[in-house]
Amino acid sequence: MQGRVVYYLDGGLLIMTVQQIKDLETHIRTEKLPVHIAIIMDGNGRWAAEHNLARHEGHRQGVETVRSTVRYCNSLGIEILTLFAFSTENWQRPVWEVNYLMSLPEKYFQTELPELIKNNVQVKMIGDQSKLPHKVKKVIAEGAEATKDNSGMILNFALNYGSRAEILNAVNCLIEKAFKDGKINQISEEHFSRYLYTKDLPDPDLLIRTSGELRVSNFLLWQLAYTELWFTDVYWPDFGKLELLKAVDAFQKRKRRYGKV
Ligand code: V07
Repeated sequence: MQGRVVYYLDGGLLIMTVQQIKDLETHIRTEKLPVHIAIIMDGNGRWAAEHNLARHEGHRQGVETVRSTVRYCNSLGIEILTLFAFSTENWQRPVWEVNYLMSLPEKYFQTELPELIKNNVQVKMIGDQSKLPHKVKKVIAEGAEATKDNSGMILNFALNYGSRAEILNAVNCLIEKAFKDGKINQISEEHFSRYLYTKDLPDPDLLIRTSGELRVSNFLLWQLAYTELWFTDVYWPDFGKLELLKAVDAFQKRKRRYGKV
């Protein structure tokens, strides 16, 4: 079917022409965009199983989706994209899988770094980097260094990230500081935020989770206080431009109240 995209919606079949997708994109560009989008990239394993492929093929395809999603977000004008790549709980996976996942940052930069630089994208990292293998630390430090002066979209990878660990780390920093200074002061939300990994970033406006799970799984618990949540059954390797546009369209149709009337 040339010029058409077949799309499954709520179990039914929706056929969108390329023109309809362009119209959706035009419509989206005229409304207020989310500044910061965060994504839980779930469903690589299930995608592989359904295609009778080994699990690592799902992760490999997942990296391809990272590449395309970075491109779409950048061209749409999203300012910050945070991607949950590896959680503090993911170390409990089989050793071979952890090793494979740990090879992905390098694979990603090998092919993408020139384009990230050309597109003025700045790479940042959140999470406990001290526990990462030496090689991975080096690779991500190089990626961040090579893009640090870029002033366009911020591409923020959450790597060995856990939100409770992040909050505890902030609390422990504050205790240590109080101990050193010999005084304990009450602190504000704004002050506390400065001790989180995300200290330089605004909170996400939109959280997307793929693959049908309706949880936030220890991701950005503090930062998601007023974030709009959007869930899709689509597995991460199948997440495409249309999915992104649908999430942003849903975001734009919501009225954000921040607890007020
Ligand atoms: C990973 C691919 C995406 C789906 C989720 C799990 C598998 C990109 C990176 C990455 C991380 C840091 C960085 C550059 C690239 C990555 C891991 C897993 C561990 F600086 N994708 N991806 N890292 N997957």
